[in-house]
Amino acid sequence: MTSATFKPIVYLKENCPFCLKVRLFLLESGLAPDVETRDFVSDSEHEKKIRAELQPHLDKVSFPAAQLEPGRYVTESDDIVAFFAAKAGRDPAGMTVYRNYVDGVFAMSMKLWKENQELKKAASVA
Ligand SMILES: N[C@@H](CCC(=O)N[C@@H](CS)C(=O)NCC(=O)O)C(=O)O
Repeated sequence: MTSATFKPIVYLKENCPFCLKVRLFLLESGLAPDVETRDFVSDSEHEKKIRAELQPHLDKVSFPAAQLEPGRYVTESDDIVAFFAAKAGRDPAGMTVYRNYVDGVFAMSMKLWKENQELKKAASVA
């Protein structure tokens, strides 16, 4: 398959906040129809198959993951968004739904997660 006919693939885990970032970007930018999305549920047989498929191409499998071009596999959500943003000529900073999610619910959940980790650590040494 050549780069001209290749349809990029994104691998998205259900309820993963990083995967939702990619999903929202693709929907709001209008690129979703040009990308093959492989959704899966955590701890499912489907996840096992997807992990086995990605394993040989990545140092460490995490989600979201994507095959952006033939043989070019990446994982970081920001890198995936940056690739598609450049392709579509869109600036994610100007996308209302995407920005609201990243700066709002997503940022808050990351902050709470970090605080929770620190509290657990403090509680375990006390
Ligand atoms: N910095 C990464 C973080 C991604 C991440 O932590 N994803 C979680 C799922 S929500 C993950 O893949 N955990 C390890 C695993 O499922 O094997 C990104 O922005 O893509």
